[in-house]
Amino acid sequence: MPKVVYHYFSCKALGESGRMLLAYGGQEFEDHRILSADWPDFKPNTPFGQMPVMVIDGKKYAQSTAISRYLGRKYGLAGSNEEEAFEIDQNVEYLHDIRAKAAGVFYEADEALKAKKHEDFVKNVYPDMLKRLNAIIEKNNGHIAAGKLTWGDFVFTGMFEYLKTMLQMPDLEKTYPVFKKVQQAVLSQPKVKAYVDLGREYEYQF
Ligand SMILES: N[C@@H](CCC(=O)N[C@@H](CS)C(=O)NCC(=O)O)C(=O)O
Repeated sequence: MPKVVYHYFSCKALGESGRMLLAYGGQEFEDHRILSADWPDFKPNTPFGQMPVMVIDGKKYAQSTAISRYLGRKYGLAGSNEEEAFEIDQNVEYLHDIRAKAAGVFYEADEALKAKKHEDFVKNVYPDMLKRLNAIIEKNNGHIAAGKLTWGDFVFTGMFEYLKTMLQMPDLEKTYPVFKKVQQAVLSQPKVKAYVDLGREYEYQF
């Protein structure tokens, strides 16, 4: 078995899917969680000054989507053909579109502008984007793509709480109950459940 070290913050956001995919694949790995206080020292060791970074037998792998796609291929979660693989890529890109829009508002430093933007997006941007996402998941029987469990479901599940924080919508799954189905599909996988049941504490709660 290769030696795997997975470096990421102690939070559930872009890098959480990689940890869950490694668990799903039965790959032992060092789950190295870097506290925010230690990040400035660690940052120069990373290919892009960001995390997650996965290291397999000394080789560094970066960019969360590329890592999740790679692990998805390895563990049979990347669709059955090129078309399904494309659909996963496409819908994961869309998840990131939603996240990026919401993050643009959430991280706005000017509080008054942030509130104004949020009000505008809640009315004019989020409903359409979320309705489309809801339709995608309904069409795929509670999955992100291909009508079955794929690495896209892991990306969604890994960043769901973060997405809710960015959107400032704590009740998101109440409005769109099918979002819960995606998470259940991932979290009910026995090896993923075993990883979650380790109950590690997170520095950041989203
Ligand atoms: N496109 C990158 C973005 C990674 C990213 O933004 N990571 C954040 C944490 S979720 C980070 O490393 N932030 C610290 C920094 O940029 O200094 C990916 O998907 O891996």
